[in-house]
Amino acid sequence: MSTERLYSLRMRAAQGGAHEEGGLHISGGEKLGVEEEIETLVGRLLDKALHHSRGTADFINLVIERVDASNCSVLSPLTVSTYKVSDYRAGRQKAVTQLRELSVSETAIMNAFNILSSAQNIRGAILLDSQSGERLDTRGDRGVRVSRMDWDQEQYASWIRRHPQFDSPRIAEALALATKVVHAQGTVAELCWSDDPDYVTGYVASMTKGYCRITHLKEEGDLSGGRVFFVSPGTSISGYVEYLERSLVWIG
Ligand code: WAQ
Ligand code: MG
Ligand code: MG
Repeated sequence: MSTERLYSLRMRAAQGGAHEEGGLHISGGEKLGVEEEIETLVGRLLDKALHHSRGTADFINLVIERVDASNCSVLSPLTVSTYKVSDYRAGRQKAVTQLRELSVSETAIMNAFNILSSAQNIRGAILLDSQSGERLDTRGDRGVRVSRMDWDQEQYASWIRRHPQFDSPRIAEALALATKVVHAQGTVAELCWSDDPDYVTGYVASMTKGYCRITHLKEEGDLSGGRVFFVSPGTSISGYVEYLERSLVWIG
């Protein structure tokens, strides 16, 4: 694990101009690395921005900032399970069942599915009260972008040796994000599916059930997708967002 001269890298890419000028969100990414790794990580983020199934980016924002490496936590990745379903209807039913078991209310579940199935241009996560279903953040299309988390590279290599079926950057990134999110004080569950038209597997993540992949949560070709974090009533939203955006988390 790297503790010296640590940098956070964040990328967001859009088409038709910057996000804040109405451009279509293409892709985003966040990484942590020491100085010598920055070039490689920038290369990976640019590759992700420039070769994407949602389209070709004409706006790329890349932020590289030094972070205080002394205040970091280390989290073990959530346990991964995969539910094979035949289509997205069965997949969504499975997700609903899981969210009910986690005591997310019917209204909150319904609101989450309505948001994710109509969202085509949100670049962060939407926070919903797990009981009232009310939206808690005031970020609009920006949402809340979870940052400053990444795998410890040695731990990742070891995890992949034990879970070779999950060897993909997409799964690695999603599992790192979900692990950080689930450990936030106030998180009840996360529901996610990609906004990429060619990727239909999504997940429900929670402390008690881990990272539960569901092989279809949308139809092939669909540009909808995003992330909803269900938050316990009474959670301080400013503290919650501060943890997600700023606290340093190594996965391993
Ligand atoms: N913080 C908050 N929300 C984010 C972040 C972030 N760092 N990154 C992405 N999102 C939101 C945003 O609204 C995106 O449009 C949406 O999530 C989807 O992002 O097989 O690939 O990177 O186990 O397209 C999950 C299943 C894949 C992986 C999720 O999401 C598997 C995926 P994408
Ligand atoms: Mg991503
Ligand atoms: Mg995407």
